[in-house]
Amino acid sequence: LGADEDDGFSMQLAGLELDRRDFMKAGAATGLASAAGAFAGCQTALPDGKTPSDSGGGGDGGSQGASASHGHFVPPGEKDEYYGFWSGGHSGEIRVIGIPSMRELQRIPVFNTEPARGYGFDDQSSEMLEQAGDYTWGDNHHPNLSETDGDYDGEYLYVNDKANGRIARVNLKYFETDAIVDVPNVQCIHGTTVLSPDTKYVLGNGEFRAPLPNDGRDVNNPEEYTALFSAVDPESMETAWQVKVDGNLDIVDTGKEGRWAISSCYNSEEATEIQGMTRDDRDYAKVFDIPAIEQAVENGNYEEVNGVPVVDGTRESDLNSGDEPLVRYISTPKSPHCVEVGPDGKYAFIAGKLSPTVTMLDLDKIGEVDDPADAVAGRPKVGLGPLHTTFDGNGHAYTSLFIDSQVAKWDIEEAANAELGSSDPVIEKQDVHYNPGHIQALEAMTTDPDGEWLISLNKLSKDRFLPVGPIHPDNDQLIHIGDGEKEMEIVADHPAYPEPHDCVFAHRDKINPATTWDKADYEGEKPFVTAENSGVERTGENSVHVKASSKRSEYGMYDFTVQEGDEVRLTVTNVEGVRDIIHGVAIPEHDVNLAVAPQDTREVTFTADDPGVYWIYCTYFCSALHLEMRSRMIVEPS
Ligand code: CUK
Ligand code: CUA
Repeated sequence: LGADEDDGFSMQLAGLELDRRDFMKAGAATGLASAAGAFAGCQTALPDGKTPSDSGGGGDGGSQGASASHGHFVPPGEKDEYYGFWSGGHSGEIRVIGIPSMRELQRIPVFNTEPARGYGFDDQSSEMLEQAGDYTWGDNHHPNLSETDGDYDGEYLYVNDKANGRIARVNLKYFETDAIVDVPNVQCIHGTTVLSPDTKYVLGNGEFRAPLPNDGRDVNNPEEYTALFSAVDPESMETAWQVKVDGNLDIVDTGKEGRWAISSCYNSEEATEIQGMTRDDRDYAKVFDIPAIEQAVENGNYEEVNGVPVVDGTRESDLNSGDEPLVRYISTPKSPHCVEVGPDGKYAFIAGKLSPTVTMLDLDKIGEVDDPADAVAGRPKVGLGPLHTTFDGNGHAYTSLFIDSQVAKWDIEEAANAELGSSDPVIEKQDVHYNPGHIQALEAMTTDPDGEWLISLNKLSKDRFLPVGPIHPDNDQLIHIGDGEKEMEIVADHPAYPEPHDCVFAHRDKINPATTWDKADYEGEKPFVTAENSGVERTGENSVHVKASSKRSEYGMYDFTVQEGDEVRLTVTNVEGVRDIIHGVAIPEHDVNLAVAPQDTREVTFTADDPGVYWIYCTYFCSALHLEMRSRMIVEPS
């Protein structure tokens, strides 16, 4: 650890490593059953699905307060208590990570293609990607779980694409992306959230200002550019309406009652270069009144652009002048970053970024006060570079400090009771590794956070891991926060492939994935091919439909014949009834790659251009005869 000595907490971690190794030894020496006993003091899932603290704290003595008292090790055979869903940044994917072990459980490709899952290779997913703009990548920042009554319902996860202005939906029954909308009129969607409490919309912040529509008009008139706030229907995934605003839009969260959405804004100057974007000393938050916007749309007070009703929420707009403005503009210190609403829905917390403060907006007052500035309830000083805030549900806020590389824990009511800018309600600061962005505590975005663990998503890992070349991983740190009454403690470093921005956690009881496909879910859309109805059917002069079942260790046909130049539609069903037995379909030199899970059917269409014999093989090691699981595609010369 010599290289880490300047970090200030290397000694603590050195001690932690020793203790963890001791735990490992105990587990290895005494076998699995007693390993669970050895971990009884840790916040670790027990076989009955409870944690030691759930079961009344039995056996948790002794280790409390000691280094690594809050072990995150989940012994072999045990499962994590929480699902964590990480955005993958410009990798385009979502990653599923178990908490507290930090083990990566799965990756869900969203805006990227992913050969391991055949995503972007079968017709259905490649058509979806094509219709959503046909880009080969995306930049996802903000994963959001669907809510019912302000709690996660386990149905869907929604995530933005900052690079191309899109929003995608992941179906959590199958952990698979099932819809992507390329939101019209916007170039970039950054902040993204669901409208609490019942996911009425998925809301997206258009960060970059551009001409409306961006069709070549006004390219040299930046004063005519505009930013749009978009609402997408969570079922149809169509854009319901948009609101035109002054300044840009950064991050967004909503109140808990379905009325307010609060966005941060930098560049109120509406400049096009950094000097101009940082000229003034103030920016603003924008508070969108969702029912008022819906009313304006219903009343026909909009302009339709590319099929979407766009209402005018700029400050000069008539719609914004009365008692019920669509958008309230509230002055904040320069360049605020994240907006997060606390679990009780009382305050929105707007992190200062360039200001060492967090601005607290009282959401109960927003609709009451004449001057929206009077809804500012507190502006505590927390440290340098505040970016993101999270909550333990016990009256504490935790704010990441990008410049100080710390997490500041502070008292929410104390900050609300003090004069603006005068208070220092900080209870504790925890050094983290370099430059944290988002931090998230368990279920912090619900009305009932679970506390216990917090993740700090640090942008730089510096010398923390073995060097792996000049593109370094990030460093996600797991911090024990308990119920907020004790000191924070870092328990793990976790390298993260570039570049997660945010994550969201749900207790495992709230997520119920299927372990095999239910064919009723695609009946009428795709066939279910059995060995009996496997075969080749000529569908046109230059097209054939090949249908094949798959099971251990054979496809429905040992070979099939097509003619040179045929368009081949290949439909493959995995008829296995048991979980885990996935079959792949690879056709060399044709770029064909399917992954078919039990009871699922996948299709791919390609052209058989070159006469010859092609060995089809299975890519998943499915049985002892996996290598023999083959078929031949014979392409006869024309
Ligand atoms: S943003 Cu990346 S650290 Cu896109 Cu939520 Cu703040
Ligand atoms: Cu099927 Cu390998």
